[in-house]
Amino acid sequence: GRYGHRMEWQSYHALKDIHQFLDFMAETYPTLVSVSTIGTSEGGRPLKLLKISGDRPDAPAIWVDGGIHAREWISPAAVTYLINELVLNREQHGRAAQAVTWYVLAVVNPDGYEHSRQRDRLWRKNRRAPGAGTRCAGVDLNRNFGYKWGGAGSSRRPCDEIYAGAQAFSEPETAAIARFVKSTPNLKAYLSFHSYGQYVLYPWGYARSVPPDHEELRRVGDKMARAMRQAAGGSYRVGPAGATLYPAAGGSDDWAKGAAGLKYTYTVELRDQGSYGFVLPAHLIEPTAKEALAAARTLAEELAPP
Ligand code: ING
Ligand code: ZN
Repeated sequence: GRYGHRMEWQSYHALKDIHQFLDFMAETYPTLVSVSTIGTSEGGRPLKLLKISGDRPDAPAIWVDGGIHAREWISPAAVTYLINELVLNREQHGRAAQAVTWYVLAVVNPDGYEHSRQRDRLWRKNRRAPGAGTRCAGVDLNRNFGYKWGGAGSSRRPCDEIYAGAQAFSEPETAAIARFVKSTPNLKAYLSFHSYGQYVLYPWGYARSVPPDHEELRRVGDKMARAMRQAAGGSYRVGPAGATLYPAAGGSDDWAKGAAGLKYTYTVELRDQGSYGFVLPAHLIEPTAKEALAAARTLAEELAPP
């Protein structure tokens, strides 16, 4: 194509297009962008992390991920849009977004994503092969993180959609995130994109309770939702995950706050509110991705105030 990659945001893309886009960004903007492989999926695919450097080596850093769940195609699409905007249209997105360092894992679950594209559109989990005594594949990566692992809203049965895995961090995809987050200084926020429902969720997910600093999480969450509506018109409800949606232990944001100690950790459920659900039409990628970018920019503004 015109740009040296096949990525655009009018359609959903194969994993190879996404990975080619990430490599292209690093090759084209080497002083700003770098790509590293933080691990390998169960099926042997690279977990490609893109870094957009802030204005100082010790700038506050934000983790962003997408595609934990295979069928939530809007999530990697929105996260790659965010990357493209923060790099190509850098000046348009404000001083704070340029000041912070971004670490972006666009496809946490590459095996599941390709399985959803090629075999089973509504596949959710990773592609962990069946163990002894079962014919069912896959672990729910958003039940596999090691904070209150195995609790409410997760299952020990491999055939269930919310199977938590044999133990916390049994899966290479979640283990790679944990290793990276624990070993990276200056990380202050964690933002995980899912679909659908249009929610800005904060801890706790494992129970219907809230952490001591819940009022600050609510305040920033409300700012995110307001910015998202201004960006493209979607209205997002804000609240603690367990009490707002349903209790679910082993989620990424609970671990990032409860175990890794990051202050601002959020799960954003992107569009829509159930009309199309996971099978969101491609013409809605762009407005939804603008909302995701607005949420991320709001976090940056919180960490790098004027
Ligand atoms: N929803 C999330 C899920 O993993 C969630 C909801 C968010 C649970 C945060 C726990 C913590 O079930 C989707 N759509 O995956
Ligand atoms: Zn999800």
